[in-house]
Amino acid sequence: MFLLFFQVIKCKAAVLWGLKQPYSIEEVEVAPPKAYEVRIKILATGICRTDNNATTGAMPAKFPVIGGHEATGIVESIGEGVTTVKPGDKVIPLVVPQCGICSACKSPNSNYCEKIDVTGRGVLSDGTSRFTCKGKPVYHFMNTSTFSEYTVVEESSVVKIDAAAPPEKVCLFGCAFSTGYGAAINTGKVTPGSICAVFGLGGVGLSIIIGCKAAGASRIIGVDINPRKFERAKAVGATECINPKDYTKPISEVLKEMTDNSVGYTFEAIGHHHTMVEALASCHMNYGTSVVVGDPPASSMLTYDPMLVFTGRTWKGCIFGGWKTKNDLPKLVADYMAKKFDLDHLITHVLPFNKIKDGFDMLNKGESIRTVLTF
Ligand code: COD
Ligand code: ZN
Repeated sequence: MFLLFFQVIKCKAAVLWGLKQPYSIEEVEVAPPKAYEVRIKILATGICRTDNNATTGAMPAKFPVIGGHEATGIVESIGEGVTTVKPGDKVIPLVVPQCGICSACKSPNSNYCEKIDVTGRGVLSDGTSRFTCKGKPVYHFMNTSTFSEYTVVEESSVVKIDAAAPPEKVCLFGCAFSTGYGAAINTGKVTPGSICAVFGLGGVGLSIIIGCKAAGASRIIGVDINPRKFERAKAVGATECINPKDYTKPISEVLKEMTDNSVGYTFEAIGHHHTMVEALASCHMNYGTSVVVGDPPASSMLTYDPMLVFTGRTWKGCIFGGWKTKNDLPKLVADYMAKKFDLDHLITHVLPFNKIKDGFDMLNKGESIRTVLTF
């Protein structure tokens, strides 16, 4: 039994061989975990826009790569020295690790652990990958690579959750829900009675709406160019939804008119420069706060009128909703189990893993919020 834990595992994974190519299901070899590493059997994994951004180059990755980062799994085996999880534990892999020793982890006010991989390093701490396919190394994605029946992560990139948590739901705590909900609660610090506007009504935007509602916002205005997103946005708490394509004037002007110039908080969950600036311009010129949640395109610069900030607006950003992942995710899952949140409106499709292409097609056609793939 002990030996079995330390064998190479052959399994199915979705490999991206290069830019502008589709994820291709291949048989890969997954090496055993080294010291301070954990091998996980993935049970369910969501498809996030960031997984698609890896195919376009907007999110850096080292090719070939196994994508995926929003998942639930069971620990299959652990390397030497691992103490925080054990085989059989139900876990969530962590896009934002919590190493506990870097400057961000040591501060109570930050979560951007230095072990994060948003630059496409694609390897674990010893500089190597645990995946091979057709005799070639295949690289890791955002420390997680969950589009695989088995993956290996560092101990800092995995946390144990309630064994009873439903995997095909709580995988959303691995990205969309935590990112959006935390952006409203931790970063925006939305206040009761305030007016909020959320730009982008995908899985992240809907989770921001859930956070704004939980914080007691009186109006939550959803903004999206795809009106098919409005119904679910309203189901999770948006009080109104508007489509910029229905107006000739900038949406910041529309929002000012709709609210007697009193939008307190805006959130950008699209990842485009022009919508980041428009969201900034949409909050009140003096007391407004705007939060950048969408991942900006890699290696790009943005110009904006500094008067927008000079007059008093606060422009903030956060990654993964500001949560300290190892500390906070088990508590968020416990709140879900206590029925504090409902994730059902966020999950539009559940498909077997081998239908991954259909999941990406629906994302790109704007037909889905979250597609969850199960193994
Ligand atoms: N104006 C208004 N809405 C727009 C526009 C526009 N110009 N362009 C696109 N949209 C809408 C789309 O119609 C869509 O409904 C929505 O924006 C985006 O939704 P999705 O489903 O494509 O994307 P999500 O919800 O998966 O969001 C992902 C982000 C784009 C926010 C991505 O940048 C992200 O995940 N950022 C979080 C950063 C982070 O903390 N990451 C941790 C792991 S990813
Ligand atoms: Zn994501």
